[in-house]
Amino acid sequence: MSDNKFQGLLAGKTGVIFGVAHKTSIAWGIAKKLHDAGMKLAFTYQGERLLDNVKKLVDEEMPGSLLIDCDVTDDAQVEAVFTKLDAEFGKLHTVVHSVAFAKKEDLAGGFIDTSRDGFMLAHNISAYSLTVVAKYAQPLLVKNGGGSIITLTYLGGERVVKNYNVMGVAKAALDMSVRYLASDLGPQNIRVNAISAGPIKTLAARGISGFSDILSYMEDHTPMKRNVTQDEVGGTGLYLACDELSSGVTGEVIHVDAGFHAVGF
Ligand code: NAD
Ligand code: IMJ
Repeated sequence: MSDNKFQGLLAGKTGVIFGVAHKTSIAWGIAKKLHDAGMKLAFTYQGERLLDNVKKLVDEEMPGSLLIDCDVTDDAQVEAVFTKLDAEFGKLHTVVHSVAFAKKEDLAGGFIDTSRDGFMLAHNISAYSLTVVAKYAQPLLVKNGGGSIITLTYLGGERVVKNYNVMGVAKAALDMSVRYLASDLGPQNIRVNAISAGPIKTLAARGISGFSDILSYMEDHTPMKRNVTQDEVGGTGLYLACDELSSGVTGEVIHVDAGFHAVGF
């Protein structure tokens, strides 16, 4: 790439990305930045249904990257990812966790109507999975002398956002997991941070009714009077992955939202 300002910044480093489903995925935006900076990457995908899509993307832009099947609700599958990475890479520097799911019916109407099942499902996939990923990543990150774990969160875990409902409660648990994990893993030079992205039209956003209205609301109400891009979130991912740039940063939630989190009425 001719205009690659960060070439070589992550040369010799390895990383694994959970959560690419499509070229619009936030995880793919981060992967592109890490790849351009020279990191060798592996991708997990959620079952055969997504393999074709992810394989096509990776073959076009990052041939040679590893692809590993992993449903994050299954401990054995998460463990197997890191066993494979140990065999293939021998060590690991960066883990990107960009995974969330709730039942569609729980992302509309009142939070008060959330079922026990829906609550557990959203928390299992969207919050607990970071902890199990961190647990199995830890030995490989330690072999590397430390590393960086990055997750994706949303403002709806700090403030009430219409229809975000159980996902907001799960994001609050995720944000707090970031702090506890940062505390557990800090002594091993492993940093754990979250990027709180503003609304971006991905697959996870497409299912939401009125998402276009949310995007245009942002254009009027963010300090920067615009939305953020996949590329901008990718840039913050690169910063958090790079020890030279963010070595003192852990337990942090960085808002990449054109400043929306900072404004009130
Ligand atoms: P996306 O649909 O591209 O990514 C979501 C990913 O979660 C998919 O790759 C999907 O396969 C994966 N996933 C769901 N259940 C899984 C399971 N059981 N096992 C393994 N993987 C599973 O959408 P996205 O918007 O890129 O979402 C990525 C992250 O960004 C999520 O945590 C989301 O909450 C967060 N986020 C999104 C926005 C936005 O507006 N798009 C804003 C802030 C934060
Ligand atoms: C999602 C729902 C309601 C409001 C929302 C969102 N706003 C934003 C999102 C304002 C920005 C997107 N977001 C931050 C997410 O984390 C989305 C997670 C998600 C999306 C779906 C859609 C399809 C489905 N289940 C989902 N689970 C989680 O069936």
